Amino acid sequence: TVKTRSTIAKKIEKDAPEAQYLAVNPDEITRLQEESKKIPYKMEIVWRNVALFAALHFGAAIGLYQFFFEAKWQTVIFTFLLYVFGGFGITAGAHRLWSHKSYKATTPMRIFLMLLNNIALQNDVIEWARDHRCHHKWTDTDADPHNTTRGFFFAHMGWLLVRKHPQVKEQGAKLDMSDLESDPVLAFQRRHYFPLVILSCFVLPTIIPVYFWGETAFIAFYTAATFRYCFTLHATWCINSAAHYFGWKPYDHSVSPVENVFTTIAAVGEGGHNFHHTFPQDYRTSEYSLKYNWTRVLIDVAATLGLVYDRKTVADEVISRQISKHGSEEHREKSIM
Ligand code: ST9
Ligand code: ZN
Repeated sequence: TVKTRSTIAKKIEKDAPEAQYLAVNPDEITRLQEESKKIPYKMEIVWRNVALFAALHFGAAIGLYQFFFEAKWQTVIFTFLLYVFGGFGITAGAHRLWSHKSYKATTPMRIFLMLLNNIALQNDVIEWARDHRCHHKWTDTDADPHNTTRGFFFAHMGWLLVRKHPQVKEQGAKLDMSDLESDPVLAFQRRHYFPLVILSCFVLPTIIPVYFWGETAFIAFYTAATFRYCFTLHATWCINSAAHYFGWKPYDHSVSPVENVFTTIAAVGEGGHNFHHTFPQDYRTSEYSLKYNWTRVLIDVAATLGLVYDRKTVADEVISRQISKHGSEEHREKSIM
């Protein structure tokens, strides 16, 4: 395991110097696991979050019913589009562009992605990316905010209901976030985060259906805002839970992330998680599943329009070599969709 990970780290340093901060250092992982045993840690539930998420799920259940039985067809389509485009704000924006620097985007594109990101309300991009960089660099240790060794529910959403492990804060503070802190688009989002997300996630999704096609405010609020927000959260969280538990490991046997087609569909193209943890610098985040990788389609269309450039990919020979040394050709074939 240790050998596999250091090989990957070296490859990342060679292929993509900008992604160096994600290079996994096996000695450090071992040290963290040892140190963590010595840190006294008592889980502390944050009851405010428990209450807010309980209320959100109650509202989402109402919205789910309305989505199927009461909403106008325009509201149904609008809700779906908000989920997909809010999802792009996470996948193409917070994840592939900002956390991983797997491609570059012009200022208009970054503004567009930041506006989409607000629809998904998942913390500002700088905070999201810091947690995500912790997750890649120290996967499945206590410095990983959604450490899967603490169980499926913790990895899925439990981590947002308790105080973070001290190792997350200690290690995360060592990450270089200056690339994102110096982006004026992200500084703007951070400065105005609260009004931006209230407007984008709740107010506009309620007002637009009422104003343009005469939907009731009650139905618009519970379907396009509440249910859609909750559904997008679960689609995202499934990458941290289901995509670490159920699926194939074609690229690296030694890590917990897997290839999971269900999450690829639900998370607009992000379920190739074994590939992604093996090659985090690749903007496609998966080798196959192009027909479900809508995020890749968005990035490619933006590139055709000149809004995106420098898309990084890993060469096919490198992928094949990796599979023959540390993965499985059989699992690769099972993962092709
Ligand atoms: C949400 C995020 O849902 C979901 C992210 C999922 C990621 C998935 C990735 C998978 C791949 C991509 C696939 C995308 C697919 C999308 C599909 C879409 C269709 N390093 O936070 P505090 C510091 S958000 C360094 O209060 P507590 C921090 O700076 C949902 N430092 O910690 C602060 O310092 P200071 C909505 C760190 O008290 C101090 O610690 N949002 C780090 O333990 C305290 O920070 C929510 O629900 C770090 N990593 O509380 C909000 N982290 O004091 C939930 C923290 O100096 N969050 N620090 O400023 C909270 O309420 C709290 O954070 C808490 C922990 C209760 C969870
Ligand atoms: Zn990632």
